[in-house]
Amino acid sequence: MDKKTLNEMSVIVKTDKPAIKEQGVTLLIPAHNEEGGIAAVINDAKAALIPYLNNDPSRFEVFVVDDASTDATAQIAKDCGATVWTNKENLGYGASLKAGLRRAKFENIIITDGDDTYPAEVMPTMLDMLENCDQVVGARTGANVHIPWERKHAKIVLRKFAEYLACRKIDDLNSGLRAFKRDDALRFKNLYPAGFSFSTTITLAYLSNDLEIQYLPIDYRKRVGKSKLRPIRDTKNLFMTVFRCTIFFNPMRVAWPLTCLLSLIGLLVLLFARDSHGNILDSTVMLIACITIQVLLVGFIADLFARSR
Ligand SMILES: Nc1nc2c(ncn2[C@@H]2O[C@H](COP(=O)(O)OP(=O)(O)OP(=O)(O)O)[C@@H](O)[C@H]2O)c(=O)[nH]1
Ligand SMILES: [Mg+2]
Repeated sequence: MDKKTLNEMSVIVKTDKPAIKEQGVTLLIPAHNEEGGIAAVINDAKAALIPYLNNDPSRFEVFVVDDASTDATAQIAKDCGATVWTNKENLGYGASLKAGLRRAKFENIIITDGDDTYPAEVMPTMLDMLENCDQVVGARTGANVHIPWERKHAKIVLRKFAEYLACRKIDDLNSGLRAFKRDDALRFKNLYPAGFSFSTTITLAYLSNDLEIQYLPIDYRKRVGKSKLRPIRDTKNLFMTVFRCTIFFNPMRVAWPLTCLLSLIGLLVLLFARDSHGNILDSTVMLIACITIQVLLVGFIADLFARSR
């Protein structure tokens, strides 16, 4: 069969695939003690998505992963018609999403939080966008965004850092409202951490593997109930995640600046030694040169591994 015929066939296969609204959608909600917000989240999502799915409730699943809540989250979610999976002990946000992804009924997944912060009415638009890309992120850049000011600055620094390392513009690095295909997301299952860094990891994993992310500006409400975020620990974990993902996917993005920095330090030591002692400290310069070369070599080897993966 010639190449032209094969190309024509692949076009036919693509267009023949049923639209998302015909395939069905699973809304996945990781929840830990969210009895105040969970009912509104489920009911709003149903109101937004069932009409979108041609008013066929059998094409819609709400899957709540109740992470050992000690309040009425699980019961309320069941009463609202959700399928509830309960972890016997608290495993964390990322671990719960992974468990949910493995058990979800449909290939098309939307994730959202159980604290009634994300708007449900944008979900149909997100699914329409998902027809033409690999992941849609609800970017908290709308007119009404309630993010406590002490977190805003850390978020901006983290996003800029991630943008530099991923060489891409990222409108929202760790939004909890996303739509994607389950199989794409599960390709990176071994990388997802148990905690909150799941969202950051899935963003960077897609970007580093040339999967397309589109952003939809959304509002973000003040949460119902108590935040589960531990500011210092979770922010530190997020920075570590960005760093780890970069070393994993694009190590030269770290190795090059480090090599340049070490070369600059070597040069300064050289100049200082020459000016102050009239001679060059051979051992010091040799040491810096060796470290610089080692960093560069390790970077190249890591880059080879990343490419061969
Ligand atoms: N499965 C699981 N979910 C969790 C855990 N901690 C938090 N969550 C859920 O993850 C979502 C996000 O947690 P939040 O506490 O709202 O964190 P946040 O959205 O970053 O911060 P806020 O702006 O304070 O809402 C909510 O649906 C929580 O119920 C956990 O240990 N396990
Ligand atoms: Mg929240």
